[in-house]
Amino acid sequence: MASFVDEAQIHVKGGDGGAGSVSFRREAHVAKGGPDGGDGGDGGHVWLVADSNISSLFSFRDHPHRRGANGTHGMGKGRHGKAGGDLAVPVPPGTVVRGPDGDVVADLARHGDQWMAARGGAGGRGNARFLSNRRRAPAFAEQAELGEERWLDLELKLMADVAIVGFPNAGKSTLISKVSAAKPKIADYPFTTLEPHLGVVRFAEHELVVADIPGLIEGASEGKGLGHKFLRHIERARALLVLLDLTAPDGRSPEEQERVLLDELGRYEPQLLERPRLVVGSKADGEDVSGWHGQRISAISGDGIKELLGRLAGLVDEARASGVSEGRFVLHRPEQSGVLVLRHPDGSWEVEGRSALRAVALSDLTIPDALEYAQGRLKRLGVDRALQRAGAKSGDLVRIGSFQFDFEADIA
Ligand SMILES: Nc1nc2c(ncn2[C@@H]2O[C@H](COP(=O)(O)OP(=O)(O)OP(=O)(O)O)[C@@H](O)[C@H]2O)c(=O)[nH]1
Ligand SMILES: [Mg+2]
Repeated sequence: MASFVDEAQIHVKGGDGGAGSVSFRREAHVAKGGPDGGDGGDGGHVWLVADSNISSLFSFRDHPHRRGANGTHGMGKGRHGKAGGDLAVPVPPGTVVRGPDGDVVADLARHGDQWMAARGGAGGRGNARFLSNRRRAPAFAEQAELGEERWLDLELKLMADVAIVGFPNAGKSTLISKVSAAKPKIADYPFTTLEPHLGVVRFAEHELVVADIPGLIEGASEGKGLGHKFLRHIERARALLVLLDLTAPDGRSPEEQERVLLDELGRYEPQLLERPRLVVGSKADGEDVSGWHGQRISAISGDGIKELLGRLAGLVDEARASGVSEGRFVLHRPEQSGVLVLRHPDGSWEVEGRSALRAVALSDLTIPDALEYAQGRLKRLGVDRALQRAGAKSGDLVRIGSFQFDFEADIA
């Protein structure tokens, strides 16, 4: 069985585009016919897609690489290359994606949410596209763009309707095993449950996703016990079920347990205290149960369980209606399209930006025609203006990708 993994790194790479082709029609009585080089196909994108059939990040642990398919090259006779297919990578709903700087770049909260993790490279245009009145025989084509690639950090925050919170050994796993098909380990010692379990509880016409969270202890918010690692799974629950052990282990009264648990939740995330919650005493069938005046249940005898589920369903319905914990956001990193001019310490200049890189990605820039085309396009993109404004002077070296040229300031 796949074990629960709630942190992983993933390396995504979009497929590379195919290169445009340089080709000329062969005609019986013409030495060189018109250009007929086809375009390269686009590389496939890599998408992360929240899929409720997936419950952990386990599959990335030993195999972190995912890539889109490459586009194929264009060919003569106007034949275009094939686009590489997109790759959809399923992740569990509740997956938060962070970029290299630690910023959240996407939050795939619900089934079906998707985010483009790596853009595939655009295919290059074939020489047939560069035909113009002045350029009758373009001997160059656009090169392929490489697919984007990067490492991403994935973190899973479970999406549950109800999180069961309690001290270790309070009977959380026993309860979830009674009301759902989940089968967590149950034993008479603390920290039996080491990873969260989700169970689906069907009650009347309701369906609730309930999370059994490992036990919390005093100091959990500072990392004691299983601490932070699992508190984050409580963060997104719509409602909390606080389970107090009525058999008062270690002489800790139910009231004392409630105080400590709420204190830890509040220290971890103050908003958790505003989450709708039910506080219930467990093991009501046990010996020496202390005088607790709130609702009591026994997962073993079944006492109070139906009533509990009814109240939970009501609480969740209310929370759903008011949109509690729907703070979902799916971010899309804006595409880098503008041009950026950087000055190096040695006085040379560097131009960055996807469109500028595309403008010089031609198969043969030594061809005067190709160079003229590239320069015209850079000019239209505003690269000359940007350089001039940044203080570039005639004769300064400018680099765009692997292309270099000497800047020539316009004489105004
Ligand atoms: N008498 C009685 N015992 C119970 C009841 N519910 C659970 N227990 C017992 O309490 C012990 C702990 O139960 P678990 O369900 O493993 O407790 P837990 O809260 O999941 O514990 P951790 O996973 O360690 O946090 C087991 O021996 C259970 O049989 C109950 O309703 N009545
Ligand atoms: Mg347990």
